[in-house]
Amino acid sequence: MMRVRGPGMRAVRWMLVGTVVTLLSACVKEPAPWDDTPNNDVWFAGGTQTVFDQGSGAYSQAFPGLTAAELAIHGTGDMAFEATFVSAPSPVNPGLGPIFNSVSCANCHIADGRGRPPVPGEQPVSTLIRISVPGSDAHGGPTPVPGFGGQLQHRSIFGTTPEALVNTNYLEEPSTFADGTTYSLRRPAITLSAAYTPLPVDLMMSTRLAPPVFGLGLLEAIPEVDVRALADPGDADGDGISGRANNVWDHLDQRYTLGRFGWKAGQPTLLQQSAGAYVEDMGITSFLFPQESSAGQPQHDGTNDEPEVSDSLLYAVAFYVRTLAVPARRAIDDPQVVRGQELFVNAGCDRCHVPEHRTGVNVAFPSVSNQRIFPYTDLLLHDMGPELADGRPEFDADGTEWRTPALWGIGLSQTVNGHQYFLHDGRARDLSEAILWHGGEAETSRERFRTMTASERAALLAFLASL
Ligand code: HEC
Ligand code: HEC
Ligand SMILES: [Ca+2]
Ligand SMILES: [Ca+2]
Ligand SMILES: [Ca+2]
Repeated sequence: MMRVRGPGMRAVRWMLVGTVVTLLSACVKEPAPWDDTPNNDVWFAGGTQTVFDQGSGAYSQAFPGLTAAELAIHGTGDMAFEATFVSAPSPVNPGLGPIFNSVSCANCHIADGRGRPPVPGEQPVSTLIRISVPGSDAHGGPTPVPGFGGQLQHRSIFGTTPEALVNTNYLEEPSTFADGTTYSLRRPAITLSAAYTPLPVDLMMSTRLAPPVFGLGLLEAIPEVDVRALADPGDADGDGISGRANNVWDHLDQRYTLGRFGWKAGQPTLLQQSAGAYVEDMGITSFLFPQESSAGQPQHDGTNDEPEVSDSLLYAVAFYVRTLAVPARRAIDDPQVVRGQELFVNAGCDRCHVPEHRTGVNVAFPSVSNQRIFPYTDLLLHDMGPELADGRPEFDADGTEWRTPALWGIGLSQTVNGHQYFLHDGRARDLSEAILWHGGEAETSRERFRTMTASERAALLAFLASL
């Protein structure tokens, strides 16, 4: 909770923050507490909900501003996020399946960070595949596949059959930077096998990597009008970048609203995203989605134990992801990082990865109110070209469009998750490959990167690493 503070309290708080930074990171220059130049705020990527952990727990800290009562709910949600579900009957966490992708939220969102794509020969561990057939459902969403629904579950509890198995392969495609340096991009080739019943010929598939889950309460608090104001669907300003809002169905409020979460912005709120994860990813029903994903299929167990997660636990887990803090920027005064930031702007990256937002006033939850934040996203959909296209629409997002992902904290991926797999299906193996896959509206940006000198590329990547 945010108390009303006089300037004195604010100064004390900033001095404390400064001290903590000094203690935690002897090698990183901290903002001086007396330095009130505008640049100072840039360190605080998540406004007052910024933390100074740069280690493996960097994505896992609660908002520093929570009250004791709020911290208790966050703690309950934390436990639920990590809880391993098992099949019924069981005294603890029953209800898994009958078909599912994983047994806990934390198994996919590892350390509240990113999942990893499967290696060839391995079944998915922290990715999932959304599926549909052409057309749209009653609310304008994807049409479920008869016999399979909207998501493929490749695992099942004992005694029943998974929907299908997933085979992952990669094709290497060598290419060169303008200066002659070579690189190779790997294109995923995903097929399904052992389907329990034949899959339709017009099946559409979209592989999704589990994204990080910190800072989301702040993204949820950006006023809808501000996001819509950034949209330029007809590219009226002629910069080659359009940006469209996704409009999705909110099951709780029973209305269409702005989509914000997921790689195509297909989910409106953290509550619905969490309830959707429970039912589809783990086979756990809730008040919001009381029907098993397997309903109507032979895998359905026909038990009458809905909801399998209580309302309070569902709210607690949504509160948990809402209140995970954002790690502070690092090394922002490093000359290479400063140069990289200029190049980021020159290359037009900031047209989609919009650096700064101001959250609105949320009377029910002051912690996210009126924060100056630096997520580097516009939360809008962009045509990213045929190379990244999944060909599968999701509400207003078409088969070439993806929502600009936030870049805050991305420089800590290796530290937290031990890998640098990026993009919606984890095909990129580092930040450079992630940029080189950009096409469509981002093609000019990508070409600016591809034609940079080696030292310019290094500077741009150093800037991303400082986020
Ligand atoms: C099988 C792996 C898996 C499991 C288990 C899982 N997730 Fe996810 N999660 C994902 C993927 C993949 C996405 C992106 C979905 C999309 O693009 O539609 C996602 C997206 C999210 C997002 C939105 C993030 C963003 O930046 O838009 C939140 C919040 C989230 N999950 C919370 C949860 C919670 C809470 C649970 C447990 C109840 C959970 N997830 C379980 C894979 C998983
Ligand atoms: C037209 C809008 C647009 C522009 C311009 C753009 N991006 Fe992106 N960026 C996206 C979208 C959308 C994605 C997600 C694509 C996907 O997952 O398939 C993305 C993904 C990324 C990722 C991976 C993020 C993650 O979580 O996996 C990085 C890093 C990135 N962009 C950096 C850059 C840089 C650097 C530039 C400038 C050279 C740039 N982008 C220009 C829209 C844009
Ligand atoms: Ca179940
Ligand atoms: Ca299914
Ligand atoms: Ca434009």
